Amino acid sequence: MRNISSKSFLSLRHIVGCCKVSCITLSHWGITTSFRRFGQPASQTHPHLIAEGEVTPGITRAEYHQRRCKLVQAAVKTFRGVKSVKDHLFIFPSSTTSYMTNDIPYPFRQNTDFLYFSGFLEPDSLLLIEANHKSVDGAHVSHLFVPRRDPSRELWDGPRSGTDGAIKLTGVDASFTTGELGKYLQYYNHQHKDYVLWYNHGRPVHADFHHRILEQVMKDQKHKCVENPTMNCHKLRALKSPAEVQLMQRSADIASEAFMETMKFSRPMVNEAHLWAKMDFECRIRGAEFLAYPPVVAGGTRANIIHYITNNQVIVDGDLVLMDAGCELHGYASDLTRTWPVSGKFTKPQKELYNATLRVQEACIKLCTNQYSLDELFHEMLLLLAEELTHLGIIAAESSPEEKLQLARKFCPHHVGHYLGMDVHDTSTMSRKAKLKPNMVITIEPGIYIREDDFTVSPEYRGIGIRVEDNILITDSAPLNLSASCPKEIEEIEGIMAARA
Ligand SMILES: [Mn+2]
Repeated sequence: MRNISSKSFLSLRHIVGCCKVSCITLSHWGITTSFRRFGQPASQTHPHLIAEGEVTPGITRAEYHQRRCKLVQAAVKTFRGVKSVKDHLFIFPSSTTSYMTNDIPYPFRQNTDFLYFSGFLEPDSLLLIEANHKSVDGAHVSHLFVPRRDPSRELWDGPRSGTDGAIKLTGVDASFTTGELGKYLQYYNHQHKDYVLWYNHGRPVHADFHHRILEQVMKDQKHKCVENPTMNCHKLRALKSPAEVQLMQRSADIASEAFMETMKFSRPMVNEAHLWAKMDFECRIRGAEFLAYPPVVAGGTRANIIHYITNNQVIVDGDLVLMDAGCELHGYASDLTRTWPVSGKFTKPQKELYNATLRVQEACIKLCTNQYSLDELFHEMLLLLAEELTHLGIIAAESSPEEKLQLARKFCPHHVGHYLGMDVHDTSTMSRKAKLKPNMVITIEPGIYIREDDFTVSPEYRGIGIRVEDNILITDSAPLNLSASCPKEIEEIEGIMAARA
């Protein structure tokens, strides 16, 4: 690893390593080992979650290092700015804790880009990467700024990793307390005349850090330019490594099993809130940290409200329930939708609309190759939906092709899918016009939604809303459905419902 400028700064500082390491002993359990506590699970403290060499479950220090190298490589390669620029400084702040009300925090979720490059889970931290124009091989020096050890705070909030712990955990080159950030930036700015600052200043994720970055490096314009690192970051995140694919598969497996349990739990007059609670429970009991998003649990005609998350109504006999839910497992999201009859049996019109949706979904899954972009798949979905809806008499046979497409859009107002990964709507800066590539994961989620007051449609279909959604891994050959174990054929669903206790 080439050392760029941190050595000299390191010699100026006198804080790192002087914090007293807190140990706990398990002697009252007859275990004599003492170990260091960290601000997040580690192989020493949580061997059931983290293997030796991993920073977060399934992702090793080497893989995190590789991600930083690839980011640097991409930046050096793509930078087309001022010629005289020699150095690259990357800054990724973490999330901070948000509060519902005084002293009561929301469950903490780490900023995704920060997590992707560091694996560090504490709030109010910051990753800084230094490289220069010769770093075509990705060589860099990485620094984590982390909250300082503070026994009085740790008494309330639990242990912090501190600077020494951050290095031990993540394998970054150096670590400082967040209090030292201003001084560090000032020093860097003093030492480097022309450099590119890679920082997303348009969407700051941490107000306090943002202020210090503005103060120390953005105000005096000593550097030559500011570039947004987000696009490069998303390009990397879009292509999943083998370890990430395994985590995505496990996340989808957990959600699939939880869906089956939730189907079995449903019966006429069940409250949507109870199906939500059941899904949440079944995901967490299998190891997921939480649901990846507030789920849609919509009985009957409420399925026609695409983002229905109120989930507080009673589902009556004869109605379908549409559930759009997924979990987050060690930072990786699943996102499934299934629609099933709360009574256990589909009615004839429900069956017709359901099978039409399912045929479109399966045809779209087959097209998930490098020949198509998400937008092109969307167009294919509309063509297929138009055909199915015409066949059912919902779209008039004599309509022109343009009218049919327009009507297909009316009955399915949302897109065919989105990129999926650490975020549910993953890598948001990636265009839906880009061709799919092997190792991307996307969702395929066509739907048919017939409003109850849509008098253009024959009465038996009115009020029915259906969506079927799976998580698809693009490969060099046929696409792989990561959520294939979640039943979606009518016979399978009715079979599960028939086996209810
Ligand atoms: Mn989705």
